[in-house]
Amino acid sequence: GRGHDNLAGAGEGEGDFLGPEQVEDSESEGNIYRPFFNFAVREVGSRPDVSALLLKEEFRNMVAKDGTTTVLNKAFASSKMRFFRSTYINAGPSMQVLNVAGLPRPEYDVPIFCADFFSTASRNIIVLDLNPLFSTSIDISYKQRYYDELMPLVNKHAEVLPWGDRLTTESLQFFSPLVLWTKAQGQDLSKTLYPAFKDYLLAWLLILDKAQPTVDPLEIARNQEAQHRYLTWRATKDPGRPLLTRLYGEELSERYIEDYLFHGLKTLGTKSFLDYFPEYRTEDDTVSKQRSMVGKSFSTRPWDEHGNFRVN
Ligand code: BLA
Repeated sequence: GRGHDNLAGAGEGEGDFLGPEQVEDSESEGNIYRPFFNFAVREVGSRPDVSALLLKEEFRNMVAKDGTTTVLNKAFASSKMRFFRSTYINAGPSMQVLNVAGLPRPEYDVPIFCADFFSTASRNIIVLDLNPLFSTSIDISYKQRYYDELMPLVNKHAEVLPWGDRLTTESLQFFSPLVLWTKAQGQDLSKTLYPAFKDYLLAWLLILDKAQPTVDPLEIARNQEAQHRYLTWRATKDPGRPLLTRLYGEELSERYIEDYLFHGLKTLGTKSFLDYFPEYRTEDDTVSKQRSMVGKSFSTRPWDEHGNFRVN
């Protein structure tokens, strides 16, 4: 087979994922996203062709400046998965973060698995999606290929995880009709979000199982650029940045974001943020710090139950 990305060296080998015993006793109160982290690690890590990636030393035991917040990082790769990582930041009941990304190799145009869950005592910010590599409203065949048959999933889960009100407009281009975007509060996320998380991850793994690689160099280049554009967006505009900087300081956060969380940013392409998103150029040729260039919009779900974009 082909070598894995040189993320940090050799694979850790089999058995280095969390087994079922650890899953049971880690569901202690307050650690709401720990079972999510464990599920992802177990489901992905136990697949026969998947190997764990050995993290660089500095990302293996990251110590937060507050001395109490912990982070768990696990990453994998396979013949079809370029990079899969699960991140769990645990500050106890005051803050819980789960961030998971699954990125295919460029021979595949399958969507990107994306979970971004942020919870404090008073609020939840939740994004769960299979982010499309290509626009599902312009490239209809892409929508048909990957999303149409999965619409029952979102129609089911959106009932208990209702649309989270106005969203940074440009984020929408990275979301699919399948996206669960919610700020739902006062509910037991282990009963509402956890089943959705499992469904979405298993659906993504099934897509990957069925996917056939392309050998067309133009298609490979197109997939790779779409993924690089996505990573460039997220690494630059990530709403988690301020949190990470506060926890780990500017320098380590920067390396963590560029080399680990959005791995591929430096290896899949050379275009800059402003090459992809020229509308963010300021007068002195820097990237505008603003996150919402065109305001927030969509106070209700902008797709119908078939995943067609509603014309406003
Ligand atoms: C919040 N994360 C958010 C929000 C969105 C996303 C839409 C709400 C704030 C906003 O409107 O921008 C998610 N936005 C996305 C995604 C895309 C996008 C997935 O454009 C594109 C595909 N987020 C991360 C990582 C961390 C993280 C790695 O990606 C931390 C490790 C955390 N997301 C995070 C935090 C918040 C957040 C802390 C809350 C920020 C705040 O409002 O305080």
